[in-house]
Amino acid sequence: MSSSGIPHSSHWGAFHATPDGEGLRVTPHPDDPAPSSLLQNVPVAATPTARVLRPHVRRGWWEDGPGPDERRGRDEFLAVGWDELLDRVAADYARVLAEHGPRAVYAGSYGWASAGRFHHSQSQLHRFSNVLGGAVRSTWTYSHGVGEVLMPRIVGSQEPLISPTAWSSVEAHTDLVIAFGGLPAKNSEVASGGISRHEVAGRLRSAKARGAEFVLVSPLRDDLATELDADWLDVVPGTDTALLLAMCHVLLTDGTCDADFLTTHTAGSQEFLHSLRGGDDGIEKTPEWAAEICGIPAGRIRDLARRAVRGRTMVMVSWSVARARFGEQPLWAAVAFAAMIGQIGLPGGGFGHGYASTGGVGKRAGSYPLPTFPQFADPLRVRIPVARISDALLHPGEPYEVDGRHENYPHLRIVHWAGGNPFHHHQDLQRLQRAFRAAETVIVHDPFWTSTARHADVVFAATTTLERDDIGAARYDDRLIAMGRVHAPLGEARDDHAVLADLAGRLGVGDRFTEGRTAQEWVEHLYEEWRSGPASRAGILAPTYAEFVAAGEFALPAEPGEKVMFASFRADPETFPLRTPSGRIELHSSTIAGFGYDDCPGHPVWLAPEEEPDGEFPLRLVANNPATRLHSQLDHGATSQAGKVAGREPVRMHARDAAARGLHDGQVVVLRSRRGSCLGGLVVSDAVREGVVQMSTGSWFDPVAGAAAGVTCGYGNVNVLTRDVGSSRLAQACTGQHATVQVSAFDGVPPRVTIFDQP
Ligand code: PGD
Repeated sequence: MSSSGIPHSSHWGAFHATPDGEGLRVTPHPDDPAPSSLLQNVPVAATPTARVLRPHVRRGWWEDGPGPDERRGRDEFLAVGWDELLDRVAADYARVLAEHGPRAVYAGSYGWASAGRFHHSQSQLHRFSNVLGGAVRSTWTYSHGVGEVLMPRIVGSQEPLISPTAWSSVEAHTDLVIAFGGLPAKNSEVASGGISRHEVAGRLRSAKARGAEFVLVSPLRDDLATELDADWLDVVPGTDTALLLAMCHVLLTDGTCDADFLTTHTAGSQEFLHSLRGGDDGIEKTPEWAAEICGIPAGRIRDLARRAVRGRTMVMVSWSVARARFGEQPLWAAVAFAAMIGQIGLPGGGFGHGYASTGGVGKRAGSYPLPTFPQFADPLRVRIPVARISDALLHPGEPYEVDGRHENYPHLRIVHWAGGNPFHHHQDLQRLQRAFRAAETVIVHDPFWTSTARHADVVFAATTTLERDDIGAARYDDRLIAMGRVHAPLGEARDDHAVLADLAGRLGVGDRFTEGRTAQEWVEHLYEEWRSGPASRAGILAPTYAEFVAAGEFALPAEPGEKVMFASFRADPETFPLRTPSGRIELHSSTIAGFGYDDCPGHPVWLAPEEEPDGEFPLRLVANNPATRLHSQLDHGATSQAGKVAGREPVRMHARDAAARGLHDGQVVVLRSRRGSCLGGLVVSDAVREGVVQMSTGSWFDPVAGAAAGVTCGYGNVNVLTRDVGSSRLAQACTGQHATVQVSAFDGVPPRVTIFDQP
């Protein structure tokens, strides 16, 4: 340990940890210009609070055996020994594989897990299932599932959401940033795999100092930093498509759209422009038409479209804007608007999807290889769209459509999850409870008694990153961190690798899984293999593992040049076509049109969400990602707890909406939707559009406190309110951002939150 502590890393930043008396002191990496406040959630992980300290099993499963069970999520847990539990789990795996084959096992195991290239839960679980003959997995993400499917169809790759034009290019060249969904600092603090320097806020500040202007399109004013002095268009949630189509209409009728660019670089512009004129439905997509839908006055829509063609404009759409019903449409409409401006492929111009949705997007091109844990190939190759997990468990064998394909859900009997928390991240949690009860065996590895662990049959006590050595590295970051073990595992917790190695051994594939290495030997092996192989070939002169550990980190060389997305395509579309059927940006896609989906036709259209506010549920809910923790991780940590209001997840509401309901700041309220209800702590705020309430994800689902209060969740998990439906038949992606709700006062004494207690 150096004088500053043990080097370590997390998805929200690199840091040093120092065991300090009873606790743990966490200090940010010295080179981080804007460290995340989430670091102060870390010390709680080193305490027994909410930790799974021993392996546990649900009594009903242990005594009565596997099978669908209504007691799952309500039953008692028994602490048992590792060996006896692993024996029983191995026997059940063997039964299911022998009787039903690998198509009966779900090891999709979606989730952010933790930083570190070796002890990454999903990588470990996927390698385990691959050596066993495969398992059903998930495809795409909750973060940007719409973009993952739509972008390859219309621009030939996922580049706009993974590595768009670099921030440095925006900083130097953009005159106008139009940010649909904003550029919230809270999201840019986080980057999968870890980030050692948080740069987004500084880049934005320096663009502003150069003279760049910002327009924020969001129902929430704080989706963009106040210091950027943005014009705020407080759009009605879920209506950005109407706004964008009207902006396209303005360029068309003004004659300011770049007709040459449309001819040389796009396909299907005629169909799209025809639809703007009302060719599809007889409705001209004028600003007056859009104003009625999106709540932004027609004059402001017209002004914004005209500003966009005056200088260099970057159209940014956050991942969250697409995380909604018909989420394909705002994204596709934004691409169409940027194409009409004609600056795609120029420095600081065009569009990007997900700037500041994590700190990594636009940071580095990620061209260097990283140490990587090999997972083997998946022999089964059966995937379900990640957010269709409840559908799959509740409707085995039934057909569904996705991205032009007709598929059938497999019959899943074992659900095996490591490094994710579906009882935080999935929509309509009461439906997810019914889905989990339909499985025969649910196995969860987690360091904490999350609600997912409480809905399992088998709970494997996992270590946290603080309890193991690893290599911290991420595609977006510019250094490797020698993550050091900070303290011994609490209780009987074991690394996911060790548990899966023991299970693999019992199933006869132990040697293939471990290749004879311990976890520590693997970490060193991954590093050395990278150093002498891919790193060396890429011209990176990395130190030996021992030197790396002694130094605590290794800085990767700077990547050459400033990335401008689609620059070569712009310069010469014949030589560098996009990987679309036309080789061009598809404003109308014959392929998508050919699927015949009324929920995602062949070009961007306005589709009104099916669930509109009404007398019973008059408010629009924005269920966004939280500012005080990463998703649900370390919700019991200091930063997360400091953000609670009356001990619940904050719910923000405009003063006029609060007054209309007789509600006041700081009181406990009940939110209800057609799916369920939860408590929250009210914050009256003019940063929220009237008619909208905002509540973040990630408070742990507490049905016990909920039962005491006569609601579904007594603590404030917003996903009891959201709707479990795909974006469309194209992407079938998560739609958790929006719902309609009512909010009222909670009468009586709020129940004690029980979710951090030992079960
Ligand atoms: P996390 O809370 O990060 O949420 O959902 P995700 O499931 O990723 O869960 C990670 C889990 O991994 C935690 O329980 C943590 O304790 C565990 N873990 C950490 N380290 C280890 C380890 O080493 N071993 C093991 N076994 N476990 C470990 C996030 C998902 O939520 C995402 S990405 C998005 S973008 C979605 N966003 C929304 C949204 O905008 N709106 C709604 N309504 N819902 C959403 N859900 C989605």
